Amino acid sequence: MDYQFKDIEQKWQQFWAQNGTFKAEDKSAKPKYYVLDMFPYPSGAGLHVGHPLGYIASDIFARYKRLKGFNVLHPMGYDSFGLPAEQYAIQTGQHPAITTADNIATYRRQLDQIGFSFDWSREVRTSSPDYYKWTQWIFMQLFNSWYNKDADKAESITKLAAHFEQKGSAGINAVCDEEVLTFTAEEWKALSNREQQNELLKYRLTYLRESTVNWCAALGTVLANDEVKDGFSERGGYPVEQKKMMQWSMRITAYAERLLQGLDTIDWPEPLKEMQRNWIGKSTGASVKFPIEKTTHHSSLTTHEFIEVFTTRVDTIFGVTFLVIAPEHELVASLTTPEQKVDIDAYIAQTKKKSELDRMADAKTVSGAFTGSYVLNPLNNERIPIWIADYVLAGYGTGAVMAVPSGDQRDYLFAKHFNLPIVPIIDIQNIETEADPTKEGKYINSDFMNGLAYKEATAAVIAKLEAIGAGKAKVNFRMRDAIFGRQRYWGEPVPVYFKDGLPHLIEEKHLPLLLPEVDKYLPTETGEPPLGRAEGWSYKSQESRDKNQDEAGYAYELSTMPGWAGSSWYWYRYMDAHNDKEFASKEAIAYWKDVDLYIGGSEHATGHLLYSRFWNKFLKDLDLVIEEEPFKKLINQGMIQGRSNFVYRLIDEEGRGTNTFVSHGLIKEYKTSPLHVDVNIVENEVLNLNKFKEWRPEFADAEFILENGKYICGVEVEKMSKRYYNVVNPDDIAQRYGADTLRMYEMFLGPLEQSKPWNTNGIEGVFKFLRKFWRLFHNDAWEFSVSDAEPSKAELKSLHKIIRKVEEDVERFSFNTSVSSFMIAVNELTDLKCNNRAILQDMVIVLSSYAPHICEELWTLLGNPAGSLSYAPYPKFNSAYLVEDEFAYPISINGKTKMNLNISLSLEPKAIEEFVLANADVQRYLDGKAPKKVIVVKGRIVNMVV
Ligand code: ANZ
Repeated sequence: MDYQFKDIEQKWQQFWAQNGTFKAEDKSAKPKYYVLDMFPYPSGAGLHVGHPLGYIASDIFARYKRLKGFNVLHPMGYDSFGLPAEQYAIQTGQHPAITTADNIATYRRQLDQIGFSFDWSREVRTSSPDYYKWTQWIFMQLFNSWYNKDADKAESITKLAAHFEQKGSAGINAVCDEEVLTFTAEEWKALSNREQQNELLKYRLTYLRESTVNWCAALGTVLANDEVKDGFSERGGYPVEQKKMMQWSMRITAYAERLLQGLDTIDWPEPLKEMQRNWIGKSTGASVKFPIEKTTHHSSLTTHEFIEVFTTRVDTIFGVTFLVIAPEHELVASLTTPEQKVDIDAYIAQTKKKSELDRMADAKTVSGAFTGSYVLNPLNNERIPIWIADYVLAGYGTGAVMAVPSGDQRDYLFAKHFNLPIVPIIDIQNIETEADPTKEGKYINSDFMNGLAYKEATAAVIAKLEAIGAGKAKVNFRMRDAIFGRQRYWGEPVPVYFKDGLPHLIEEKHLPLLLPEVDKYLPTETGEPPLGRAEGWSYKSQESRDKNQDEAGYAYELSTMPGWAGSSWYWYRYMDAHNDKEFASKEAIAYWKDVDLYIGGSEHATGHLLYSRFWNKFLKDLDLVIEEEPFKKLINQGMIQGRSNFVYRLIDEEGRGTNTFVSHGLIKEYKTSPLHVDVNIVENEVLNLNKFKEWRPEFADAEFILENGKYICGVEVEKMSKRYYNVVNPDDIAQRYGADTLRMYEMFLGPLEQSKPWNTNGIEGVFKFLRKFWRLFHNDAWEFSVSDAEPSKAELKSLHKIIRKVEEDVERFSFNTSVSSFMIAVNELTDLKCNNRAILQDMVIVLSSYAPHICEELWTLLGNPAGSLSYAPYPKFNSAYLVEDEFAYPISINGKTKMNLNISLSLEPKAIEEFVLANADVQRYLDGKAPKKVIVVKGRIVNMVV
């Protein structure tokens, strides 16, 4: 039979599903291997050919590892909470759960059709209650923990409270809010429960705090920094403004150093690690306290006697000529003198309009306002004016900088603009020559630094500051605590209720806290999140539950968890997906440990991949998981770009578009304007004219100016998007050529990590290759026919070349190079007319991770016992078959090479000479004459002199 991919693929997909072929074993003597894909958000648009790229690569790898004897975990699921389903719900009233279920069904059908070896028995959906129960549970553990810097790990909050009870706040070295109280054990015990709880909230790893957030009014929610691009929401492109709100936050900053150090232990792409390093943004410097000059006006300044700055250049302290604090700095109001109030207020109003990103990006325009107050330089008592300016960010460092116009470009521009003094710090230094004081010049302006190099000078200043209690060395991180809440419906409810204005966890036995039904997916009339609409949704005490009393209960938290909650631990759920006692059992975690290979897009660099590492480290601190890092190796697959096609509309004399279209090769001769055309009605750049006429009513009577009888379209690479008509649906490809061709073709497009345009021009070639492979097993009448003869040396050589090549390629994730090698191997075997069972059987195994369906079918036809070849052993490479036993000797006559002759390498010079002279072609060159001399260099050349 000819290659009937449709029947074959359907048959095997069914077989795998019915037999649970890819079910990973929970207990196995085999070594484990965990191959994970970033699970998709099931969007309404379904998959396009770009989406499966990474899934195909990971699937090849997973299948290969099974052949290599590993117990492979290769699961799939859905990150199914999120905004699009909710936006759709707002427009149509359809419950997001329904939309989500529909979309998942589409995804599942599309994924199944590509023949992935997923263990679907472990599927997870972040929006299903038996999953989000555990997301809520992890939230509760975070709420019940604080970060002990001395132990360098998270610990139970009960332990902290016990310490307070026994020893007060002394001896606690925590990552916590800035304004924590200092107290003795007695003072602690004297606090009310409410006060105590309030204090503990400042230590919890998830906590409530008023913070400046990215508020997107159009989406009705707060967005994370990585969801905002240039002041607009990443999804939808709506404007985002800065707003102060009470928010749940995650104290990810507690893990900053570990998140940084951990990067050195994992095998991830260097650019991605660098992005995380920058995001974490570790700076080593010093904090310096500048005492505030007291005037009568400052009588209100009781607690604050100084302004603290963070600087990475404490060596420049004698060049400080003004201080700049952020417009939001808490001291602004009290520092502003009555004369300066108008200026300051106007400036603050102006800053409110700018987002943080604008503020950082806008380095050129100088703006600021003087508060009217002064600080003193702690080392020389110079008076230093205090300004506010928006280039200083409230959330970074201490929100205050010591400005050194002779050392820093921004400070320099500021000083020039406002006519502030510029004091040099080193002898040759001039900001305009950009002399670098760390390398050049000598310090001036300070007796104790003169003659010192940068490092020593820095240490000397810090020592001086420490001695007078005015400063100390400090490490600062750019990373902030992560906001953990959205004012939206379709997310995990936060398992918290409020009593006396303080947050309390619900009892663990009441998990999951189910998402309640609401009448509309919109904020309430009073501006509360949609959950505020849920009727009777409040926490009832156990007592009233027991007695079935109709108590009003306590109000639940109304925001839901952000999109990254469910994806921050999902790889553990796959290890034990149906456990209703734990998020995963200890045994399952002990066996599977971590993800060996993780494949996904680089767009998650500072979101998902950072949050996941954070939660993992936290779970590790609680001894709930084993590994410090969750994803040992990570690969970012490139993007598949669209390949857009264009037609060219003829423009008439009056400049109007006509209904005539000019073929691409002729457009120089006419006046035309380009128009995107649906790539699905173009083949090899040739436009299908009939389909074009049907495509849109206005083209029904289109006319064409053709070249060689064809309409050739223009081509451009663009993002794959509906609006460019360049979206290719994998369903269409699978229908037309089959999944095996689709899989191989996606790999054939180029290196996995590279972005590349989708281009169907070569797909026929891949399809023909598979047919040619099929052909090897069949005779001219398309009957299955293989021989049991001994394989020839040439056949063995072809086979062993590909065994080794695929092994090498797959191990280094170079999937595209194997595809071309498969083609070479099949061509060689075709030339050799190979139909040898032993050869073909091994070929089937080697090819099966790329093209599993055709290989399963051939495996069965070869007479193997019923079942799948998925667990057959990968053939052993034998280098002996690759040893060349012949050599193509150049035959030269009087120094000129005339021809090459294949001669066995085992022949000795005498025998070689005889063999050469016996050759008819050689005799012709010699014209029947006997050569005067024959020189044979074994393995190199045969030279004759006539
Ligand atoms: C004096 C100085 C002199 C500085 C000099 C630089 C060069 P990193 O941590 O590497 O980004 N800075 C501190 N807090 C800031 C804030 N909230 N907003 C804006 N800028 C802030 O850089 C830290 C440096 O950035 C600090 O060192 C401070 O300026 C500024 F020749 O202090 B420097």
